[in-house]
Amino acid sequence: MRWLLFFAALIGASYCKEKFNGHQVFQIKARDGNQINKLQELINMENFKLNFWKLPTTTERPVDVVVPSGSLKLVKSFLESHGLEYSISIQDLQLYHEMDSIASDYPNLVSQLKIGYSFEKRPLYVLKFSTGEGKRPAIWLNAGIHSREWITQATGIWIARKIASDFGNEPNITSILDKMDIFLMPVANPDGYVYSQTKDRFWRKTRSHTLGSRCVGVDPNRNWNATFFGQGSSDEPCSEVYRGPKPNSEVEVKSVVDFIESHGNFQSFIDIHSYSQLLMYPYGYTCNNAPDFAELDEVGKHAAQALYSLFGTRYRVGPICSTVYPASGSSIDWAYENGIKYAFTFELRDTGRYGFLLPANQILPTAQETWVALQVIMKHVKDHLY
Ligand code: BHK
Ligand code: ZN
Repeated sequence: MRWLLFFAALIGASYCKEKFNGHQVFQIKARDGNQINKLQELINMENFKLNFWKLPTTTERPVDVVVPSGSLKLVKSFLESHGLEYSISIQDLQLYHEMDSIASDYPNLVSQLKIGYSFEKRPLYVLKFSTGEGKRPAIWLNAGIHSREWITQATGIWIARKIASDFGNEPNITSILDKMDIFLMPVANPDGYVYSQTKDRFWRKTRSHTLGSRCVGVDPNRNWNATFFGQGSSDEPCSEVYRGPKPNSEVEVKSVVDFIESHGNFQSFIDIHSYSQLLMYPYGYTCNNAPDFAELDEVGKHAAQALYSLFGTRYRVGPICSTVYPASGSSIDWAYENGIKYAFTFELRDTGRYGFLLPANQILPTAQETWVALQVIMKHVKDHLY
């Protein structure tokens, strides 16, 4: 049930007070009894809404306290005015809370890997689901590469817990994990995600700076090394589809590329976006059919049928270029061109009624139906290892 709170936290921004958006954890050191008294004062300031994980008792051990985003400035100036030494031990609580608890709830199946740091130095976390040793055939599930597509991060983290809790109980996912590993990255663009929660709800790109431009950010779905200068991306830094100065210029992209290349046994790469209700496969850079067009189309159609069977949500299936528009430098073109045959991309609900502002009561059904479709794809991958 913990994830329910998480979703309320994630999307119910205007409805729900229990959210961790932008909250930080401070570690504070008291040097003497006087400073301990000052910390006691801080505890008593109810309007700060602090949550002390460790209470101030001695000068030996530091105090850990959750500071809500609205109190950050006041708490900092309180600490500074009383000479209390502090550091920020967790930059953004919400991003990491649920990933941590899935990994600790299922230690025999799930581990949390840090594959690098974002431009603004947030850790890039991946959940690994594995029942065996070595480099088994693997599936990469990616969500949140475009930060404003909030249903995708929520769906990713719901699926993470679903995989873990169904393993050993549900035959399909159990047989997949008997042969393969799953790597799931629920927040592929953490800087953009935080920015979309704090400054600009519709922020899509990364938050990197480009020399010689006032505009911030690169489209991380145009930055992959796949027909980098092709149609459907821009060399203009202010564009929403700015490809960046060179392939892999974005550390968020480069970190995934390095991880997948050094692993060497990925068989499937699935990137989750919203919205439009589409299930697509390569190519984006050209409207010519990919060599595996027939197989990818058939798998995609089966997955969309299974998705439809749950709540009647209709998806269109086809190659990126002819289904939406030409797009170069996308993640799944890169995956496909680098030998990862089962490359798919989802555009989740809806078709535009709410768009990126999908209401909270659609989060769970969206995650559930997406999971049904993903299992069809993953089962096909497992039965057709190459
Ligand atoms: C998805 C995957 C590969 C290439 C293009 C797309 C469409 C996607 C995009 O990158 O422009 C549309 C989008 O963000 C909304 O999710
Ligand atoms: Zn997108």
